[in-house]
Amino acid sequence: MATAFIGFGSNLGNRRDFIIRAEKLLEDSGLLSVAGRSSIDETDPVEVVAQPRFMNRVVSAATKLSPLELLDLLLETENTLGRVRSVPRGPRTIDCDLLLYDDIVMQSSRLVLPHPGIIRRVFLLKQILEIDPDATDPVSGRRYAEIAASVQG
Ligand code: PH2
Ligand code: MG
Ligand code: MG
Repeated sequence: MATAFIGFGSNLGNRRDFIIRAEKLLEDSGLLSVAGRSSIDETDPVEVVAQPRFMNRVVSAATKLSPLELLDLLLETENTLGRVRSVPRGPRTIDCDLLLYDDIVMQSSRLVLPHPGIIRRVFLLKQILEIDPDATDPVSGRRYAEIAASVQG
C-alpha cells in the first residue's frame, strides 16, 4: 500500500459540500481508503486572485493505485462533480490534486510530484502538517514544518 496526500479545493456553489462529496466518491470507488483529514479552511485565492474565496482540505489515503491511476480517479471525480475547465487556475466546483505519493519525485507531462504548490501555499503546508507533523519534502529532505516556518502568506 502507498500513502497519498490529496488536496481538495472549491470556490463555487456549496464549497464544503463539494469537498465532502469528493471524498465520499473516492471512498465509494473502493480504490482507496481515507486515513487522515485536515480541517476545512476558508482561504484567500492565490495566483489568480480575482476569484471567490476557497474552501480547502487535505486528506491522506492508503491505495494500491499507481500515481497515474490515482490521478485518473481524481479527474473522474472532478468530472462527476461538474468541474468545467474554462479559466486555468480559475473558479471551480471541485479541484482534486495529488499532492504527495509516498516519497516519489516525478515530472511527467501529466503529473508533477510533489505538487509544486505545496511549498508555495501556507494553507497546504498547514493542512499536511495537521495530518502528519513529521511530513518531509521528498525533494529536499527538509521537514515541511521547517519549510512552513519560512514561507510567507
Ligand atoms: N487553487 C488554485 C488557484 N488558487 N487558491 C486557494 N486559496 N485554494 C486553491 O485550492 C487554489 C487557489 C488552482 O489550483
Ligand atoms: Mg489545484
Ligand atoms: Mg488540479
